This record gives sequence, structure tokens and C-alpha cells, in this order.
Amino acid sequence: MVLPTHPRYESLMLRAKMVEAYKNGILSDSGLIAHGRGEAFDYLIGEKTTLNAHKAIQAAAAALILAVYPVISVNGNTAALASHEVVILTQSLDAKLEINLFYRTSERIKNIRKILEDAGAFEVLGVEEESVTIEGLKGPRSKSSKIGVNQSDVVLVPLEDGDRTEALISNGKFVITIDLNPLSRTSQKASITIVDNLIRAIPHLVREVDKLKNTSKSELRNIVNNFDNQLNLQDSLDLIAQNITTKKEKKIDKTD
Ligand code: PTJ
Repeated sequence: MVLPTHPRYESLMLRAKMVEAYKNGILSDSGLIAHGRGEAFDYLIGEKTTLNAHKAIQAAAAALILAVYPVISVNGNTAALASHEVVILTQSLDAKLEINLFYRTSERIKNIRKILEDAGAFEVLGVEEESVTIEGLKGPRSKSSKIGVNQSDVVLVPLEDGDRTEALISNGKFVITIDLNPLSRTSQKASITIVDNLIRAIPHLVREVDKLKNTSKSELRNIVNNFDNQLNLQDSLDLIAQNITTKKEKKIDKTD
């Protein structure tokens, strides 16, 4: 048992949650590895929502409010970590919620649908309704609900793989992602990348949507247009570099 006094308590509890989700058939085995990769980057950004991430969250909220047909795409990791918050965000935006899995099995679809419905979702797409293929994409991830991602103008894809992000962009979608790795193909290709742990970013996004809901369309457009994703990613990389240097210096200080 991990005691709350353990210095890595929160991180270890998250791991336990992921292992549980794997055992319950929500998370894929690779999802556990993806979580580990995320942990490493989270450590490097300081395990908190940075100023850069806040800027991206604000732009993402504005883009989602402006969207005509917003869709939130959910995979195993997102369902395991933030099903309640995702459902709240969906309802607050009047968006569609769609399951899209890399490792798609009917069992996982059933389990993820259940936790989303238990969290309050009225409608979960990507299950068994009519689907179409996202152009330029192969495999199970290419499936898109006819009334879901297929029709979207803005799509939120927390934790996505690069191929799907690229395909969504080339199909004319405005893609918002949440990815702790600023160098990933998804981070680099998305329209807006929130470099943050989705466990923190999604609740922040919910609050930002609430805050900006009554803002004029022209002001919202200004927020989106003034956001530069490449610049924001570079700021996150600079922060990581700075954190590594500072920690290195601290260590040298201690040993000296
Ligand atoms: O549920 P499925 O079948 O769709 O499986 C999805 C996985 C996660 C296996 C698949 O999308 C995958 O392989 O992902 P990758 O390519 O490993 O990418 C995961 C990215 O998300 C990496 O860049 C991680 O740094 C990042 N990441 C991991 N955990 C989090 C995260 N970003 C934000 N919040 C997290 N909690």
C-alpha cells in the first residue's frame, strides 16, 4: 500500500488507476506504456499546468465555443483518466462524444461506453452506428461515426497518434490535442496543442469554456488567431530545457 505521505503519492495513485483500467478492459496494454512516456514529460514540465499550457487552453476553449460541430474523441487512456470531466466538457459545449481506438475490440468499446455513460453521457458515438472511413487513414482508427468526427469542424483528440492527427488535418478539421510531449508528431501537426497532463488540462478546459461562453465571437476569433502553436510548443521545449539545467545546477551545488 502506498501511504499519502509518499513523495510520489499522486503519481503512484494514477499508475494504480491505470493498472485497474487495464484489468477492467478499458486501457490497452500499450496504453500503460503511453502513460509512462507521458509521466516522463510531465516530470520535465514540473507536473503542473504551465503558463504556456494555460495560453493553449484559452485558445482551445475559444475554438471549441466557436465550432459549429465540435466533437470530442476518446480513447482508452482518456476514458481511464478523465471520463467525468470529458462528459462535463461535452455537455457544456453541446458537443458529440465519440470513442476511437487504436486497439479496437468490441469488448473495449463496450467497457469504455459503459464508463462514459456511468459518468453521465447521454450519447456515445463510435460504437455501432453507421461509420465512414477517414480519408488517408488505414486500420481501426480510420473508422469515424457518420454523425461524429466525420461531420466535425473542430475536434478535440486528447492523446492522439500522429497518423490520425495528420489525416484529420488534411480532411480540413481544426484539431486540438492534449499531449505532454511537445515533440510528438501529433503535437507538431495539431492546430492547437495543450502540453499538459490531460488529468489537469481537461478540468481547466471546462472552467475556461465556462468563463468564455458569453464572450463575443469576434473576441473569441481574436484569441484563436493570436495563438501561435509553433511558438507555444517552442516555449514548452524551452521550459523543459530550463528545468533540466536548473536541476543539474542544483545537483552540482549539493555535491559541491
Ligand atoms: O486506447 P487506444 O487503443 O486508442 O490506445 C491508444 C494509445 C495510447 C496506445 C496510442 O494512442 C499510443 O500508442 O499513443 P502514443 O503514440 O504512445 O502517444 C501517447 C502520447 O500521449 C505521448 O506523446 C505521451 O507523452 C502522451 N501522454 C501520455 N499520457 C498522457 C499524455 N499526454 C497528456 N496526458 C496524459 N495523461
